[in-house]
Amino acid sequence: MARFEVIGRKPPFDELKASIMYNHWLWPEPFVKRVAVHDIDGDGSDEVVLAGGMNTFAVDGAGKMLWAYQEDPSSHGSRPSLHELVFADVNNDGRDEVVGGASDMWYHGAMIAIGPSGEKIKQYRSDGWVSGVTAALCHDFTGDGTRSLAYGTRMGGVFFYPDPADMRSRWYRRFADRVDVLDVLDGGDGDGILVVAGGDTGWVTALDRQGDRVWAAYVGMHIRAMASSTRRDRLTVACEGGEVLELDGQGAIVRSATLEGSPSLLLSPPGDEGVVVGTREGRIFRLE
Ligand SMILES: [Ca+2]
Ligand SMILES: [Ca+2]
Repeated sequence: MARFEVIGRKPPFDELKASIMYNHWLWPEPFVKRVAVHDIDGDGSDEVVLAGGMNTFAVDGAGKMLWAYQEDPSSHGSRPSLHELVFADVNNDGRDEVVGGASDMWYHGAMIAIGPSGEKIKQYRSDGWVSGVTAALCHDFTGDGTRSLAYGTRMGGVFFYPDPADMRSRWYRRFADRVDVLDVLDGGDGDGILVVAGGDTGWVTALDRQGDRVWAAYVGMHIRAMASSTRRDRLTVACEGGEVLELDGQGAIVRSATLEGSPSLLLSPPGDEGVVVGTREGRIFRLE
């Protein structure tokens, strides 16, 4: 098996902080768990959506709050903010809505779609109590312009809506372990296949758009981060013990590297065949 070449063991994270510019505005929220940027009102410029402690906020580019969304606690007894944030057109009006799910374990693993005034438009299904949404993505799997919605839960469920505007289009698969990461590979015919991993069982599983299994690869380690390449023909996974593996489009492991530390982030920069791995210890590695 080929080995990755590990480049750039330096600089440590503290040196990188020095290059971060001062903020133009500051949003006073004590617990920010996720920040995402997308045009959610269709005016051509992006808004900022952030998941706080109990609220999900939309803020414009000047820092002005557009809306705050708080889950109704009556249906499930808690007020979680929506940490897993994606953007999909849930009502076929040509404009993307915020779709988010909370990972709090006392919460049902549902996804909530929020309209342009902060109102709840619809709720996608959960797989039960003490679940919670742990990963979500939106992607055009067939190239027809419709971005499908996929999300995974603490209970090991994967929900998939080929058309998020059509609730009846859903399929659901249950895995033996929690879902931590989702990504998309090219299935070879131009259509995307959904790749699912997570938990302690150490498997990577690829499903087609109908939910049928295309392949499953045993990695044997807890996968903490995953990213497909720009052309979606390769998949890189980073595991708890520092092992980084590259899989081809059929799930065969083709390259590997062992890093010092516990990987927590993995990026595949656009147009770049390499990957960047961040560790919990504050180091950044570039593999190519
Ligand atoms: Ca906008
Ligand atoms: Ca819409």
